Amino acid sequence: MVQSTQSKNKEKLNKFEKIKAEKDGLDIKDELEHFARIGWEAMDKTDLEHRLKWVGIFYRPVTPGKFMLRMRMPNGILNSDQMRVLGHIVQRYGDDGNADITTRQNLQLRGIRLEDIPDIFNRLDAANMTSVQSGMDNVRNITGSPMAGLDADELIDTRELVQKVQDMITNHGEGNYDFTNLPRKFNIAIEGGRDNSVHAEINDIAFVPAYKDGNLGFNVVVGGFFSAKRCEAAIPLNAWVPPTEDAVVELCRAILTVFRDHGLRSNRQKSRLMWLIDEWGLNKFREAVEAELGYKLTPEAEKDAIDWEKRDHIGVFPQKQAGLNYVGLHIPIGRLYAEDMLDLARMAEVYGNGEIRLTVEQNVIIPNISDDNLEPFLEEPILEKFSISPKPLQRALVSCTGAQFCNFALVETKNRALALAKELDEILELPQTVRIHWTGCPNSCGQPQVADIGLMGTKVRKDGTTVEGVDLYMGGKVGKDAHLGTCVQKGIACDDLLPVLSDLLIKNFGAKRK
Ligand code: SRM
Ligand code: SF4
Repeated sequence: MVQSTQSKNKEKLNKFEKIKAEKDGLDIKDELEHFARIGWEAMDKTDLEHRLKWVGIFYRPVTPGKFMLRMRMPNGILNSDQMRVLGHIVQRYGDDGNADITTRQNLQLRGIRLEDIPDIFNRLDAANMTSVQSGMDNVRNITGSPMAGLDADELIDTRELVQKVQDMITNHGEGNYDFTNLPRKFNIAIEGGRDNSVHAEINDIAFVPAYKDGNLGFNVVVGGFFSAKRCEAAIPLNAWVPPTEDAVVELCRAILTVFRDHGLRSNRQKSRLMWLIDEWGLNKFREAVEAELGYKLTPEAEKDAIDWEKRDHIGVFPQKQAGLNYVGLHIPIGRLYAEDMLDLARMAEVYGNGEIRLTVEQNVIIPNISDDNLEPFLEEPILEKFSISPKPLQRALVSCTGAQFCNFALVETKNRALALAKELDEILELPQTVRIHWTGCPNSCGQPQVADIGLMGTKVRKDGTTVEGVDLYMGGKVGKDAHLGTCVQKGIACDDLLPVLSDLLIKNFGAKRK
């Protein structure tokens, strides 16, 4: 079906379309044993650098032979057994092994050797986890409120809906050829709380709680995305759906099908969903989605139910279940090592019910801790590393992968971000947290446009040489009335950032020198 639509389009296909037309990325699934035997050096270059991403395996030119494995974590939830499996996987790689919590509430494992993949995939399978369709022209991890099912003020528990949408897209983790050849990557979020925890506005499809005629359901927004060329907030589809599996899953399926069959495939810089909506106009797009669904969409509710500022969930909070609490731990720049993962798994089991949750701020939540268990939990040594009361700038720090592992990076991000936040926290007194997001290049994986202060890696000329620098973004507003920040200053050398940020924090965020 995809092929015939493509030929109807008569577009000149870009390099990636040709790669996909030659062989579907998902076909790689049956070749993993073979690759493990022959080794990555002997692999076909396109399979190595591109098609492996269809099963979540990323060749890293920065660390050849040490792969990254991007998981899927629907709604950012896993259990202690699963965390232990992942911890043991990275443990075998010694210093090369670690895991990053991503800005999509997900985990990426590092140091992976191709020869171990068959064994690793068997273990993931046994633990009911998958990494399928997590890279390239596929739907990324589906995000939901990290408080789903715990929050007394929650509007809709998104856990099952997120899982069902993932199951539809991935055929229950087996892989689904219906959606392995989209024109480009695709992001879906389902918000169930009142604080827009998922950044609905930066997803290709987001479901946002809204009351229509007294009934609770979702308004749907579409087309939000960031890219090096263009960043857009999602726009209303003018549709309201009830919070049922049928309505939500089928709408996702219909939108994905329209995108797959009609999305623009010639210029890869103009292939995200919003470019199709621009070309067609919203009405034609909406009609195409309705035609796919086989019924008319209900017009959107007048306003959505997002009326809270965004919470970061760090600290101790009571759950809606009497006598139970959740504790949000701050994970500096989202990085976990094997021993951390095993420790978190143990703690979730000993003090909670084994559940562990991840946030898009790259932190961890352990829920279901009884009142009696709180005190011993808070005395665990790991809380010195993963604090429940971090200093204001470290607390809200988010960073993409950057130059340590990512070949697109123009600068080192994570370590620099943390060092700078620590230094600023030392010299400044802040009346509130300030959300600083670092991203190593204009792809914007670290979402500088949603931050109070966003820093995007670039190259800068300083004293006659080219050095690492950043463009400065400001004005990102999250939670209710979210809107994107914009670039306010270009080309600041990283070496000059300490005084620049310190002045900015004093002038704009009420910071005082200590
Ligand atoms: Fe991203 C490509 C890392 C969230 C926009 N992103 C990449 C690659 C795969 C590039 C590569 O092959 O090296 C990076 C892998 C580096 C590595 O080794 O870790 C990468 N992106 C990440 C993560 C890990 C950043 C993080 O540290 O948290 C996030 C993984 C999320 C996940 O679990 O799936 C991540 N990327 C995002 C987001 C944020 C979001 O989804 O909220 C965005 C902007 C939102 C969006 O996509 O609209 C984002 N990543 C991109 C883009 C630009 C897309 C475009 O349309 O042009 C690229 C480049 C591309 O796809 O060609 C990219
Ligand atoms: Fe890599 Fe750029 Fe994404 Fe950072 S923003 S992870 S440097 S692609």
